[in-house]
Amino acid sequence: MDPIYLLDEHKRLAKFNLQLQNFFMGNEKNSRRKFLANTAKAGLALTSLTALPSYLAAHPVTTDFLSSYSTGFGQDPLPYSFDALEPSIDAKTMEIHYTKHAAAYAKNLKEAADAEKIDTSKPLEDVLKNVSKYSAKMRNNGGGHYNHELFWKLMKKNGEGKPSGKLLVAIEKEFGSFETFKTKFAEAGKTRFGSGWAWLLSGADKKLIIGSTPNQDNPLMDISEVKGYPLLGLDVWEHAYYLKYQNKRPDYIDAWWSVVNWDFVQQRFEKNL
Ligand code: MN3
Repeated sequence: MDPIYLLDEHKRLAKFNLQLQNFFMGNEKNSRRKFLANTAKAGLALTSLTALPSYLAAHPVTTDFLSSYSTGFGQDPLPYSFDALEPSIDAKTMEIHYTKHAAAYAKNLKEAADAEKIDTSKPLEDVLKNVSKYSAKMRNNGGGHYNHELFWKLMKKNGEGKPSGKLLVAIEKEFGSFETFKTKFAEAGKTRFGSGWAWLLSGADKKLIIGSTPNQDNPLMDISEVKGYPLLGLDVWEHAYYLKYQNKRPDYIDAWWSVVNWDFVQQRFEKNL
């Protein structure tokens, strides 16, 4: 399923969920009419209402989804199947990456948030911007969780290959050509020593910047050398590619371009203009 579609789906479900609550709580005038209209739109027959709790449990929605651009403290569903990004990223790597590595960041972030009394109804971005005030566990797992939540949405089956519109114009203006941009971005990923991320970000003056961060740091963090709003990020930890590519990180990066979700990168860019 297309990630953008999925984000819209989450927003719709979140709205639906609120209306559902209002309906049962009697909080809203006409809520019954709205609820019935949305039930029909959701394709749920009224006779299937008894199945609704399990449906909602299987499609967890929180108010975080009301904004597609803020990140919650739990894992969103992967917006495609484990094998959707084959052959660029193999199914086994995706499965282990999402269900083990990324799940561990989310779990450890939850522990850190509980210990450090973080209001987890607020976006994770608020914590990252002040991450120097928190523990190393918060920095590593808050970054790890944010980076992966973003990473999954930045990919899709059959990516467009390149951006278009205002983003393409901005990339060509900043880097000369899209090909030069790709070379420089790949270089940032290849030369990141040890584990980390390569980024395309929008700097304070909205200037496009290519950079990289170590470990699970990211450009939103106050401790980051390279600062700005992340538009595109690439995980260059060995766990992201080792099963298929072993030590050949450059081959992984070359193959990754074909699964980049440029639609989503463009939306992030235009929202941040
Ligand atoms: Mn990873």
